[in-house]
Amino acid sequence: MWEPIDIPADKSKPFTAYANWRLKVSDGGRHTWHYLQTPKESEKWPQDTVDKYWLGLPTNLPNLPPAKDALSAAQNGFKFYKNLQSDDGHWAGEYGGPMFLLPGFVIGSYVSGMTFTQEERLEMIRYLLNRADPNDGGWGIHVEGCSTVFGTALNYCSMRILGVDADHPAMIKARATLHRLGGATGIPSWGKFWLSVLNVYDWDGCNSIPPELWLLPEWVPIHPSRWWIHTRNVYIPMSYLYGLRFQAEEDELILSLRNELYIDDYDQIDWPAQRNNVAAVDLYSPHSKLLDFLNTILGAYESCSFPPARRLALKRAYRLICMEDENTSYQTIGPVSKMINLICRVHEEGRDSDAFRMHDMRRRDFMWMGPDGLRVCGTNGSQLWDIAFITQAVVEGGLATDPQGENCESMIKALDWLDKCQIRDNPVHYESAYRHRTKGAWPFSTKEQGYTVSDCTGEGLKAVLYLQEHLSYTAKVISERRLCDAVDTMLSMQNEGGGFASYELIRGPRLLEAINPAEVFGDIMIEYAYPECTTSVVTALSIFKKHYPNYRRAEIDRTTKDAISFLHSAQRPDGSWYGSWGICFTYAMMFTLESLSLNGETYESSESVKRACEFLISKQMNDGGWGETYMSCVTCEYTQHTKSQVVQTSWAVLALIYAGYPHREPIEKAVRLVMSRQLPDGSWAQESIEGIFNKNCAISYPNFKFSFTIWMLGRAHHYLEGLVQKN
Ligand code: LAN
Repeated sequence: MWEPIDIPADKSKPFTAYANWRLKVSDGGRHTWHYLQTPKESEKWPQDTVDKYWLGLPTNLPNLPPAKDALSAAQNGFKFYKNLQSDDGHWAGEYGGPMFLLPGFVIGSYVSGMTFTQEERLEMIRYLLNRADPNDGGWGIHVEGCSTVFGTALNYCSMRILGVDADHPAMIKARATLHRLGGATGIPSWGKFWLSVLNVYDWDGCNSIPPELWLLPEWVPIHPSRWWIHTRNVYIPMSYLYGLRFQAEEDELILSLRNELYIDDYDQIDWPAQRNNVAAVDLYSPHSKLLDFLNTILGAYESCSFPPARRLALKRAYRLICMEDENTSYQTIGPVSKMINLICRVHEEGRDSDAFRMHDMRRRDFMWMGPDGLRVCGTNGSQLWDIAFITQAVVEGGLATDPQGENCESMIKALDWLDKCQIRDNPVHYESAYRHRTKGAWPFSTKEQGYTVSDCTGEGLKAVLYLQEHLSYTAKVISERRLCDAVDTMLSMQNEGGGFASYELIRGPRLLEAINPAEVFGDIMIEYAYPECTTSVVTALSIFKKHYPNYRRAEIDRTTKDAISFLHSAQRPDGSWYGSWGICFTYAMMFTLESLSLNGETYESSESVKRACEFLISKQMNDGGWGETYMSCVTCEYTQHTKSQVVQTSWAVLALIYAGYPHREPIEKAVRLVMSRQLPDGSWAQESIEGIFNKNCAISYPNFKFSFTIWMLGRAHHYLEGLVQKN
């Protein structure tokens, strides 16, 4: 058990001295937060604006002359936002939202014999106190969701491990909610897994997670190498620990948790009967009959499991775990697999191993300090994604055209960062680890994490082309060959049907979704073609083509044509497109209408674009803004927010601009709304959460309130001027 800790009573005040926290940016945009212990250290490493802004401390940046039009509002916005650019050229940012990641960090560390500093522990506790539902004291799957068994049981255990007593008022309240929801027996499968690892659930209560699947021949359509890469990378180490029935050693805390989490006596629980028991509030993707059938067969296999096959399968899984660790400098593809891989490595190699040290060090890449405490992020940041949007916004808005202007240095630094971020080679463990090519790609976060993402490559390439080709004062730091490498990677990613997926080609049949065992997420078993990813790729190819008209021209043209027909096929009868990675229809429509405009399809010329615009206009709110809640993504139906949102308003206006929407009033009204929300220092306040994944979990993109507002205001200014001339 970890050392006892004193928890202050008032959670609204920091539990640590906020003046002592620093964000360190190193190695290509790596983020780690540090707590300085002495005044001498603070003197040597003063707190800067980036630290202050993300900690929620006053930045004391000056008020700017009030904007007189959209363009000067964009200029003011960037004047503020430039202060948040790190010395290395990128914009750091928080990437929180999901509430099931911190528990993996705490439980995974606890069972592996790692701990956190006192300050980290205190601020994690404070974060969970601040994020508990004010009414019932529980936690949901993400920060805006209602309390669920998944969120409440896992975060309850985290609080207890971090050092909060069972009789703390917050624990009493959370426990009451957990019990009202039926207790931890009905936790969804990933929760069953974490609780079993912690030894407060019985592995007999889990459906089988057989590592033997990796022994199937690769041509079998359900072979795990064909699964979506996140699902695959989570289930590899899960199957390893399940195969071993790994459990933490019993201690006082574990014994106590067994009493706290359940309504019934722990020793009396009928564990096999819990395998398919999932609380109603948690359930998003119910089991299919096929999955239940497979689970029954696999359950029978477990009771007579064939030891040599299991041994072989565990060896195979372990090899895959090591390759993933080595390919990603021990970050793995995301924070869930990271902590499970760590437990596997420690189990096999001990606490004195290099793997232990590397994993320990890399935990910090995911931990982010905010005004409300310390959280765990969805990835090690969204570095590339954020820099790609803001640079395009600045260049397109004409904010950095003047070679003597105040924004040149910022753009030169940004280009330098993009140069360093491009992945130059394929992974060390490449086909052997079932990886897609990475040469020439841009990742979502940092080069070191090292995964190709189709749309990140597209947006990264666009940002580079804008900075290198559209500005007179920048050098062509990224050679033509390297730009072509990015194109080669993108061209390798088109699926039959013309669409682009996220990290890889679609490798498995849709039928695989019928055996999605996660219960809380939708569409996670295979890759799917997404309108957003497809657009980022084809718009990048089209801009590339303008500057380099001869490279793989015929293929680029064919790819674009097929992509456009995919986009048409994905349009819903009401004229909209569903967004899978941002909330929701406004997000996807901004992307899609950009692609269609490249194809010459506008409001005037295309029936499909006209319907799309009419859909958007029908959703505009009385104040001129747009606002959707994450429920749009969950229910697949447009769900109005109670309040308009600057980010979605900007997406909707950009969509209308791409479509060549001919009426100025809706656009003017929206511009006025976004301008009216701008604060005197040029910034915008944080509003509701912006992103989503797997249909059911929201995730924060706090930098969007700068990149898309600035982008929209700049473009709208020029667009409205153009409309005046036309009329
Ligand atoms: C992301 C974040 C970025 C996102 C876009 C680039 C926006 C998208 O267009 C493609 C998919 C991608 C890369 C994506 C995939 C799923 C991620 C990695 C996330 C939403 C961030 C967190 C999420 C990851 C799966 C969270 C961990 C949870 C599990 C279910 C394993």
